Amino acid sequence: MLVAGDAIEEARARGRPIVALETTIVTHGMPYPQNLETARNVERIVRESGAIPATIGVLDGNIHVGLDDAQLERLARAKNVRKLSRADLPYALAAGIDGSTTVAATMICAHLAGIEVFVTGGIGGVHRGAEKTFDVSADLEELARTAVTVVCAGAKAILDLAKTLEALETRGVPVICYGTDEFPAFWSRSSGLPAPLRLDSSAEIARFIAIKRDLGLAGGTVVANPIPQSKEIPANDLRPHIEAVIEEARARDIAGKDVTPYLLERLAALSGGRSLAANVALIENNARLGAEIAIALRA
Ligand code: PSU
Ligand code: MN
Repeated sequence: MLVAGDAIEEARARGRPIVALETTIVTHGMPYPQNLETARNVERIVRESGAIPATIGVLDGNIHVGLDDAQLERLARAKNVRKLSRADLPYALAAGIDGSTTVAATMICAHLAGIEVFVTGGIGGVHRGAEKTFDVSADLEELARTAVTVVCAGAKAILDLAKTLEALETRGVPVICYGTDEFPAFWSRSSGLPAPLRLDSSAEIARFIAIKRDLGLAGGTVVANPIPQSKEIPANDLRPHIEAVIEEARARDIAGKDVTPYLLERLAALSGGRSLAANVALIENNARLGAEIAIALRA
């Protein structure tokens, strides 16, 4: 049911730092071939930073922790592959199908494999208009339950970021903003929302995680790492496009699991590829920090 690649088995046996990576960003977050290039680059950055990458996905009903390159390519090229969150994971295993894991499902699989640190682009959150649609990502519930540290660039600015932070606070999920007093807004460094917590080094973050664990506090930690200044899209440039794509999704009755992939794809089109380029840059930046934290946790 759970298959760990050879490199991961060995890393685990030796107590080496491992960084989990998700695959919904590959199958539903970016088009081919940028998705495959980015996934490979992120693995390379984790390795060059001194940790071992474990990209997680489901193939033929097996959870793979540490997909090999051919397996990664299979998911990256797949059309109509399923996006798996907590509720879908046992379904995919029972049905023997392929699927990509969201932040929530990747946290579950990483935890099963004993991996403490996970790098992604942005967590899911509370969608705008959630008071009507009730669309709140299962990622938030997972963060409340499962003890994995998720390194991201904040939550995607297509969401209601203020409500997302409120929901995380209610669930007791620490949101550590790395080197900034503001919660980062994925493509932009600034959201106008104050950082719930701030730490400035991976050593301090590792200490925080260790203390949280020793206190027996359940659940994960969000580490929000702002996109590098040179790669960010100013919030004002993106705002009209975000509003346009949300309106488009509403008019077309896009709902449920399809909302986030639809918004990301349309935003990339309307921004002339700028949002995609920023998305690539921020994940690579997160990979470096995630590796540092995984290493600091072993020190
Ligand atoms: N980060 C990205 N692109 C993505 C995602 C994260 O840069 O596509 C994915 C993650 O897998 C996350 C999902 O769990 O979007 C959120 O989907 P939803 O809003 O349906 O919960
Ligand atoms: Mn949703």
